[in-house]
Amino acid sequence: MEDKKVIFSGVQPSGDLTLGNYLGAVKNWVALQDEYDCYYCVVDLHSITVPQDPKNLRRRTLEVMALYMAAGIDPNKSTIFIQSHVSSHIELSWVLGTMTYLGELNRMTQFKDKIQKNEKNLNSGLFTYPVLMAADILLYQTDLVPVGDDQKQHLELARDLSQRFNNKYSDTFIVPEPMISKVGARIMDLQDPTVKMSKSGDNENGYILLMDAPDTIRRKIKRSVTDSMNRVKYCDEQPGVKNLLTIYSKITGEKIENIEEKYRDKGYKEFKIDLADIIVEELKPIREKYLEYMNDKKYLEKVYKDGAAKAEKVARKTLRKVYKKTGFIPR
Ligand code: ATP
Ligand code: LTN
Repeated sequence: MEDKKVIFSGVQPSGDLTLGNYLGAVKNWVALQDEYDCYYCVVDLHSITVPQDPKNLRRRTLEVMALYMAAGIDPNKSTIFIQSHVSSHIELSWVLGTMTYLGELNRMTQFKDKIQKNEKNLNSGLFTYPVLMAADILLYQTDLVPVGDDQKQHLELARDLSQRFNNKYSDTFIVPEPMISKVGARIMDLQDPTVKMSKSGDNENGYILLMDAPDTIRRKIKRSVTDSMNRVKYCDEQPGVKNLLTIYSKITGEKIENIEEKYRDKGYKEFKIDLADIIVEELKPIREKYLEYMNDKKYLEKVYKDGAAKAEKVARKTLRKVYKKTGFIPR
């Protein structure tokens, strides 16, 4: 166990999970569990950077946990926990914040996007969010962070901060590497394939939720934007079809070329019908297991309590080192 490399990743309980979250992140986590020491966190502290209703937040935090497990994350192999249960995240975040330049945070594209969408709530948490994310990662001496493509810039900051701290004091943190899969790292909106599929998207036909009913999934795929070429071809000229091919390939594991070949003499209609079936089949067992977990709150509670206890030990060890090197007197 000690020799295994460490993986850390998280999803915010800020909305219902989309096919983008699943294909870009959670699906990839499952296969890593045997080879790595994995920490999968529900990052509730991050989610309050945009307004949350407390009742919904509580419910969604458990839902995200249940989905992790329904997708195949096994609490006997991986550490599943809730971010706010391990206070070291906030503590390290403060120290790292004092080493982060305003210019670095100003450059973050996600911040620029979010301030446009949240004009009425320009809180400082939106701005310092990447520092908390760096703390999440660095506390566990993480080697690899499996995320979607949109998180690349945040990870770069985590790397810079770890190196900055190591250089200022002495080796303390592992410098983490992003782990971004080639296929499915950025699933696009079904109605506007120039923007990423997002759980906070405005048009509900643009995203597929993991909990969408089969009919809803079929309808959304049927209505998804393609174009007039009517050729199932992976190219930048038809970003909608490119996105659908990506989804198909990511779920089935088939090469894009093979899928193109399969639909060479067929139109979009048939391709879309098949794709909808593939998505429905992929999500069916997840949906069923999810409902089982959600009906067993006692078990969920046990998982997050055990997870937090385990995570806390590791996190505290790193934080103690950081405090000591910073010059704080130990109790
Ligand atoms: P929001 O839309 O509210 O900003 P989000 O849908 O991006 O949130 P997060 O909790 O921020 O969700 O992301 C969880 C994980 O899912 C991250 O690793 C992120 O990179 C990945 N992810 C999110 N959307 C996509 C997408 N469209 N394609 C691929 N990966 C994605
Ligand atoms: N910022 C990420 C969620 C997140 C995360 C993390 C991902 C918070 N902390 C640590 C990986 C590692 C997001 O918005 N998707």
